Amino acid sequence: MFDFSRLNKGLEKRCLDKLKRFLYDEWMINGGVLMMKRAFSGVQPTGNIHIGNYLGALRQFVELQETMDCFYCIVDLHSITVPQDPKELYEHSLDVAALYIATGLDPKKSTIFIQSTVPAHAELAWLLQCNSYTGELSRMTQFKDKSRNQESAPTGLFTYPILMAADILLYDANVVPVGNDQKQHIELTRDLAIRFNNKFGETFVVPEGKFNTFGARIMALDDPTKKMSKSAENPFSLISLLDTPQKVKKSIMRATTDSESEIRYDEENKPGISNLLTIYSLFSGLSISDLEKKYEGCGYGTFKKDLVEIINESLKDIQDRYQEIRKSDELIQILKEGKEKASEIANQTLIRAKKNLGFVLL
Ligand code: ATP
Ligand code: LTN
Repeated sequence: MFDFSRLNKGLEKRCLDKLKRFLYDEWMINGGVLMMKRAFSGVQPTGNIHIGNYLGALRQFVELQETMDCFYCIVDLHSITVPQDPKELYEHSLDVAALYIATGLDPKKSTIFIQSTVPAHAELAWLLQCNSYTGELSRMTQFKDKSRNQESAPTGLFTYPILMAADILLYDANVVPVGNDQKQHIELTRDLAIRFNNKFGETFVVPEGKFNTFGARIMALDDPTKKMSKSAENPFSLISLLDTPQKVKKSIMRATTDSESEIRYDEENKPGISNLLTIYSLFSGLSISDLEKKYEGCGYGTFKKDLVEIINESLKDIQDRYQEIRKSDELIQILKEGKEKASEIANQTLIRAKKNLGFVLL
């Protein structure tokens, strides 16, 4: 952090403007002081992280920690909006934390913590809930999808996006890296922040979503019209970051394609092969057109075999690091430190919101 107003004196205006433009993507000026922007995101401990979570969200988390002040949460309160086995929830929460680190998050650069260890999340969610409407929540497509075929849906599933807004707003986050299935939730968060600020005075930073331009939505392997999801019933619809090489092979070899044999990106007519091309491209760094050329005249079998290898190579590094960290005391220490750091910031925002609402603060 440094005082930007002091820099003003030493620099020509033209030069200063250029510097500001250069810096503004990742920095901001707050009260004359140049500060890093803040990023916040979360993953539910509903199962093991899959390559959709990894390619759509986690890889962005890792990149952002180089230039922003990052907070990454394991959102266990969100996960209980659908039934969870307590023993599995416990293990999955630590698994996700370990996978955060195994995929490249550095606790020295990013604050990593478990949502339920910071009570301010649930408290702010209530304050926001009292300033939101059933109409806007009923429009959320994730709610509609997850409550489909249920006569009466769990209340937590309905109010889920408000808890998500509380997560983000507590940390004055400027940027929220997520897969594009979360677009609607980010819009709602912005609406809630603006509404609260207008009603009760400047309280929250209005955040922006950050979506990958390519690969923001990895589709299920067994049905490329649906997104890959942790809670899917068919284990072969996804590849978890902890899958064995044999399971990866089975999932890819069985992946739904089409009756042609041409390897060509065409989301509308060839959604299965387009999804596999996206995955291949993101893991290998090769462009789609490079891949189309490379596999011209080859059948799906050759392409799929190579893809299995590419995925397994990438997963091996992650799994080796995961094994080291998962059982270590270091993991618990990281989460404790994360809780302390997160609580400090979250409590300040919560007090600001309560004060502006007119609550008596003792
Ligand atoms: P669940 O099946 O329990 O709803 P999920 O697989 O959708 O879980 P989340 O924990 O809800 O995963 O999401 C974590 C992050 O991964 C979010 O940023 C979300 O947008 C992103 N994400 C989830 N699924 C995909 C996907 N198929 N493609 C790209 N990004 C995804
Ligand atoms: N709803 C998100 C998980 C989530 C989240 C958040 C993401 C909960 N709180 C805050 C970003 C910021 C999902 O991926 N399903």
